[in-house]
Amino acid sequence: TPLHGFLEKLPKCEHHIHLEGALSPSLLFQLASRNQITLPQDDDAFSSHESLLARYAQFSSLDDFLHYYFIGMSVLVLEEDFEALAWDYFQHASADGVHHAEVFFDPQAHTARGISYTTVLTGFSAARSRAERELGISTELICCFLRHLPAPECLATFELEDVQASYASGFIKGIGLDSNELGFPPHLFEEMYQKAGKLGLRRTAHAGEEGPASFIASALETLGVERIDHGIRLVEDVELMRKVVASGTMLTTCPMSNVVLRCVESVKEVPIRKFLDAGVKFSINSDDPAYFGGYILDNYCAVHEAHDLTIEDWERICKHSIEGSWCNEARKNELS
Ligand code: ES4
Ligand code: ZN
Repeated sequence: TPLHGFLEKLPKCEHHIHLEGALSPSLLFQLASRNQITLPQDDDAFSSHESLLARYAQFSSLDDFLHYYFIGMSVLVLEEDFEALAWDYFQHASADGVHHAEVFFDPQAHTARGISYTTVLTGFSAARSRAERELGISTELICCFLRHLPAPECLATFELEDVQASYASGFIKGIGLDSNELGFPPHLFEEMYQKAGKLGLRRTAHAGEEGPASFIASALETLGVERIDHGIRLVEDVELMRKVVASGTMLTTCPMSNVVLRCVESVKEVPIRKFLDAGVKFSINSDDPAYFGGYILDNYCAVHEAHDLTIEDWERICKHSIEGSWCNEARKNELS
């Protein structure tokens, strides 16, 4: 890309990255061996780094990806494993020009395996401190709930003593909703989101990735979210798009993810130009960088190649990424 140097230097904010999705095949195999975790022996994909990466290049849907995502994270056991995972991501992000990162994690995917929430949080917190200290990047944690699980189970996790303690102590900035979208509409999680709002937590949810635009409307109306993760199907409802513009809601788009999971055929089909023309705020993000073939700069470059943006377009995207961040005003000023 002719603007590669420019895109690299742009001060970026990332708002849509699942730390468990930053698990590289090399860290996966290393931790599997150290923690004596047996990977599926009936799936040839796990026979080598190369075959695993080759399988990742052939995902057929979000559901197909999630199968590998949940197996992959089964190698994370000790506090230091979670620290290594997050530190690996923060180093990549910093090298790509990220100055501020708000990262998702899936506590239920770990507590369901007998790993305590405190183990997960302590590991991630250590990596955050190190990133702030050694890389100078600011970070926030967003606690995501798995929508394919029954809503009462999500609520029970939300209300666990150590989870509530992490909200009260300011370790967690907000909550999100991820995993399989189709069949699991936002309104099922209304009670949990209402409680989160009362605790002063920021709220976002994946919507309009594989699911219809009506899920975006329902996330805004029933969950009170301030951001929408993905949201590419917003273009299917022009009236709703006007409402999103009026409210200033930011979408956290993930172009390479959308292509790899076959939500769109190519990055050209991600409605970047429509969003820019309509005044929809969005940031550009990596989602699950170790699974989708690229970190944030690769996503910026892919968008540039597909949509041929101007320097002014990029400056606007970066401005919106700062405005849509959940850091304090002082930090926003430093980022500007
Ligand atoms: C995810 Cl791409 C995507 N969509 C929904 N949930 C997820 N969890 C991790 N990556
Ligand atoms: Zn996601």
